[in-house]
Amino acid sequence: MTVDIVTIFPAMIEQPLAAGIIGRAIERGTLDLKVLDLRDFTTDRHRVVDDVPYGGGPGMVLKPDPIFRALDAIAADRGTPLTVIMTSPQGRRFTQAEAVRLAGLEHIVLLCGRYEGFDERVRERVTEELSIGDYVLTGGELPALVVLDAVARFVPGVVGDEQSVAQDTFSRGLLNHPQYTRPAEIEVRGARGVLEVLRVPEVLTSGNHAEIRRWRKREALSRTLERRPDLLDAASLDEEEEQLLRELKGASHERD
Ligand code: 9D3
Repeated sequence: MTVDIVTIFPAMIEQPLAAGIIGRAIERGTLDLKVLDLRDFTTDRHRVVDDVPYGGGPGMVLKPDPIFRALDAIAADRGTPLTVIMTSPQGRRFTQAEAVRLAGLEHIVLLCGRYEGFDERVRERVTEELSIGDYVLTGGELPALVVLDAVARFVPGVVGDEQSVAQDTFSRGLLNHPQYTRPAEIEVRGARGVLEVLRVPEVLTSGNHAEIRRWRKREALSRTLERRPDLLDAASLDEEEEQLLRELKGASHERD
């Protein structure tokens, strides 16, 4: 997959992407990523990328011409991109379903917003506008990283364990069950400074794989019911999970 990111802060994109799973995918060439510095597409001596808004008011607006020139350079380099995504607080909400869809595309361009946003005329070349959630950030760089990270996981060969991608929380529609690793017992100081022994649930060390599977299902369901009941509406549950959920709901009614 080919991805171009246009930003006035290239380091904000390059540094985090150099590490971890995405960094390895870039090294291997599974992900062909270029980060373009918007200032390289200015023509004035001071490399100015922003200007005051017409009509007055606070803040600055990203000038349109450097962005059009950056998009022209991308088209010359890679062919005209079919998908140009603008990160913006006015965008549609980015979701896991969107990540899956974008991962199926050959080439995407991400434009990172800054200041009060883009000159409206840039939307001429933009095919979609995405927000990552209802909170105010200082720019589109972190959203672009969030989008790329979520999308890249679905690009074949990026994540080693394809199974972990498929089984993931938002793909399955449930929160994950609790996880433990060795040692089976640890002695720790609790909140009040008292020593206590914390043990791994016995079922996990029992070797009974049918019981383990059922325990994990129940834990995933009870966590989801407790913390994210909204997810249960869309979750696709098997027969056993439906039954466990009825039991858990019954138990929570009896507690009330
Ligand atoms: C104080 C500025 N606000 C005035 C009404 C508007 C505003 C402009 C630009 C608010 C935030 C930003 C910068 N944010 C993004 O570019 C952004 C973003 C976000 O802030 N939250 C969630 N998703 C995104 S995607 C891009």
